[in-house]
Amino acid sequence: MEQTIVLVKPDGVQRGLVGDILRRFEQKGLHIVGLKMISLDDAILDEWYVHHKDKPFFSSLKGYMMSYPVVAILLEGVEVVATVRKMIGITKARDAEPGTIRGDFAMSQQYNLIHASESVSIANKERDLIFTVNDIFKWEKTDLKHVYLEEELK
Ligand code: FUP
Repeated sequence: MEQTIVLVKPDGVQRGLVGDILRRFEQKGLHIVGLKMISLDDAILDEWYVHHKDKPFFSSLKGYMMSYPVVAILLEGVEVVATVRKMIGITKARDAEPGTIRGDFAMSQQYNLIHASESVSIANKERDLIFTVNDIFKWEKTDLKHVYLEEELK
């Protein structure tokens, strides 16, 4: 099953929104297979944001991402990468659609609460930067048969 990584960023943790954000994914029918609070460091962020390393906002972004712990969530679902990207909304939160997480809870381009992997290959890379094998739980979610048609799970 496809996996994606969500981070509740330092502003989301500070604003007490971890529960609300987790609830959105649980309500959607996604399967939480990893959940971890972590302080990000230079090495992780250099890899995580390698595509932004020459951007003017890179050092500010890194400083912010290291300012307080984040909560990392590993989710599984059918086509979950695209689904979760839609659920979080666009980067500049004040322009994000109502109903999305950024659209409902945030106003800033940088303090936009949440990260979600952009593609399956990036999700796999991000998962390996944060979660070890022992952090990932392969548990049977018994309601999946009410979330998906059997054919969709193949
Ligand atoms: P997203 O995929 O929506 O999380 O956004 P990007 O990967 O483009 O950017 C990653 C993070 O860099 C954003 F969440 C916030 C930060 N950023 C800025 O601070 N300024 C910008 O102009 C663009 C991104």
